Amino acid sequence: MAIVAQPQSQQDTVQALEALDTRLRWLSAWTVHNANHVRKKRDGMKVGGHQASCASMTTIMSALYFHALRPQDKVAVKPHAGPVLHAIHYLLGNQSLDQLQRFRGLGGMQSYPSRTKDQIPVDFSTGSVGLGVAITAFASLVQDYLIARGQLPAENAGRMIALMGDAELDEGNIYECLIEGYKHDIRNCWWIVDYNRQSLDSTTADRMFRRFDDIFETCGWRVLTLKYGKQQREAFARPGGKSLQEWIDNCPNADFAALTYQGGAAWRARLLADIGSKPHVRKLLDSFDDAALAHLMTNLGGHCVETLLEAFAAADDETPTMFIAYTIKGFGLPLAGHKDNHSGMMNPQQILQLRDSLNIAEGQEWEPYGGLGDNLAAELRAFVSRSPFAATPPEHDAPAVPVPDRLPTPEGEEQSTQAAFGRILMDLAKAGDTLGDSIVTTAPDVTQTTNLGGFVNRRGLFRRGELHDVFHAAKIPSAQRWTGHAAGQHIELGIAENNFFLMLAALGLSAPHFGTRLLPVGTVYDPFISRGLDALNYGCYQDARFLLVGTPSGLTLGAEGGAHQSINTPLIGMGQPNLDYYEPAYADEVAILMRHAFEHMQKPEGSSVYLRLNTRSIPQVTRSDDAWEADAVRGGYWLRRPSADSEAAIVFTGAIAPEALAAWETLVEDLPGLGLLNVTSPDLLHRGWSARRAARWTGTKPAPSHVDHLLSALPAHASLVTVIDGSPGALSWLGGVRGMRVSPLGTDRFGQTGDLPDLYRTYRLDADAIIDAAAELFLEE
Ligand SMILES: Cc1ncc(C[n+]2csc(CCOP(=O)(O)OP(=O)(O)O)c2C)c(N)n1
Ligand SMILES: [Mg+2]
Repeated sequence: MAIVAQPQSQQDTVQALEALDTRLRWLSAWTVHNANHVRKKRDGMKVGGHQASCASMTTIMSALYFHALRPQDKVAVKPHAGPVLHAIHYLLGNQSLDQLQRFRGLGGMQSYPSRTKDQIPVDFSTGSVGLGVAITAFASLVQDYLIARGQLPAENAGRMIALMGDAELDEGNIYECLIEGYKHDIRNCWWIVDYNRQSLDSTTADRMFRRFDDIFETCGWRVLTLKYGKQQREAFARPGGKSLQEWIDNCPNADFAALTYQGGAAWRARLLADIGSKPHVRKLLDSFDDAALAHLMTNLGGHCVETLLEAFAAADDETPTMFIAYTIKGFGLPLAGHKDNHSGMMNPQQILQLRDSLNIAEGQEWEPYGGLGDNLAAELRAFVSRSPFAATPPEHDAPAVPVPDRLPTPEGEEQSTQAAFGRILMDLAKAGDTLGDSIVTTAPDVTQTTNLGGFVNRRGLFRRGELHDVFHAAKIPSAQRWTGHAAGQHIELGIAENNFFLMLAALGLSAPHFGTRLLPVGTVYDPFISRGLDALNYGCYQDARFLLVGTPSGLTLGAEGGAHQSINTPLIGMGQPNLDYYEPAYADEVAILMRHAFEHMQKPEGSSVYLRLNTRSIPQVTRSDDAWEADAVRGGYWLRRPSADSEAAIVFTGAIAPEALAAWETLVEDLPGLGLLNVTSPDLLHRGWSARRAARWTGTKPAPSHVDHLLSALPAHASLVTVIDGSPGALSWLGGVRGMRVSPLGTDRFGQTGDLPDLYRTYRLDADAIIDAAAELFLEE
């Protein structure tokens, strides 16, 4: 083979990619083997890894990464093919041996590709199947958004590619995303299905044959099915070949898998039994020995470099394309086709046999091009370094969007936090500065009811093509004037909350992906955060940056009934890493916290931010100074500072501020110096507290935590009544900070319809409940 010959012949390219396919299969298998059988174990636990899932994809990944992929393309890799991605970067010189050897160990390469933890470039983290696929559709929408705004030259558009397992096609979020993608006319998206017809537990349903084509084509996708490899196609053209093809087409998935595992003799026996009497079949089969017959029968499209290259070349336009690449799970390994091979692993004897068959000498297992001989190794290395993907630049470091020192507080003696949020956004839309221009809003069909309408009226919907507001044109009165155009800044989504969170995640990765920082603001009814929770977690896991607004929340949705009242979202906010949860009570807090969020979302050590808001208009407080502001950002401030000898405080979060204040006013007569603490972020307070506690073990400097500081205004034997329209556990822990007694109020049962006085009384959130709890705790020793 003369791989380095310039210009390269197609045949040379194919040979090089085939050789690389073998390298990837070997290195991924050895990486898993090393972690399980070579590396010393200390805990007796299974390490794991997926040799069969990797082998299923190595041809596809070889053809893609070393030939078809361009530097501007981005790929989400099937989670359990992670070792193949690392092997690719190992061949490219981007990954160290040390990392491979520490696969699944602390600080080593991760089980599944991770943007934040892996040391190789990872475009999209994957792990929870389906999400990594769907996010590529939203990334292509983000790319279109930037192109439309002139922030990315159209000629630099990349392809957003998902390499997916076929069982991922069972995930509902795939179809939610297909529908949304169709509405937005997405383009430049490739989904390549590793169609091995095996999931974790079993072989997949034969009934689905061709159904995926229908579904995807209906949604505007081109479907390219790569069923047969070139060798098979050649055999089908020979006498008897048609019968063989028909047999393959009718063979149930499970039978095909079992025969693959059994090998050449089994194939022959079965084929002879089924179609041996058909004209020319016996002769056709006789022309292959058992090994060659096994090879022929498993020469599926996804294992044939030429077939893959032809398919990639045929999709060289912007039409979203799904490739159904037929493969064998465990191809080329003794595990091939076995239904239990998902977590199956070659035993030491089997991997040594594989090593020997590849001419790799003992001790040379990690050699990137081991067993090939010096010349071939050099040629292959040169081929790899010439692949377009090798020239991929590092991820962008987008300039920050300036955030002013203050965002103006909306005027009004009575306001809700949701109204304040909408007004502040609308003011930003009017202002016309970089901050307003960088904001992108999105909502799953709740744009109006979460108060994004004002922003959208000013900035419009994002559409690649113009979209007229028919009602407006017909002069039908409506508060919403929504025209869609390329400069629009609101991405309208259907109800599916999974899509909403994936949209936020894709927008929140715009800076590293495309070099332009966007400030995504997404609104959703607070209770329906749970509908997209895995996608929210997924976005946070890869450190995408966005502002999530859950509104309305809690019992303030009383008129909507129990199914609409969020109860445990404060705990979600506290429990979700890479997401700071705040729940302001007053409009000026909303302004301070939104400003903080826009800044925090952009800081390297920052995170996404979640604001839990509501529609309850409450009297605003007058401030005598702005000393509270910094504390509000830290998570809480004394609305009424306790006196030095006070032994009690009421602690509240969010919309029940008036009840907390009323209770305080009643109680302060009997308890002079009673404190009133407004916790703007149970999340930050808790995290600061546990970080201080952990400092001794984490080796960090034990900085005093904000909650320690706040509660040090009270003696240690003081008592607290805590109250939140949500799970009481969000605040009850405060007693543990300095050993205080606590009476926690909050909702811990499903809601029901009712007005606020009824509901607050029923769920014990009204002033009387606070006073009762206080009396019991503070006064009756
Ligand atoms: C949401 C989710 N559920 C379950 C799993 C566990 N899991 C990992 S891989 C897998 C099956 C994958 O099959 P397929 O996508 O066909 O990939 P293959 O290994 O066959 O290439 C399952 C159920 C997961 N990772 N994510
Ligand atoms: Mg599969």
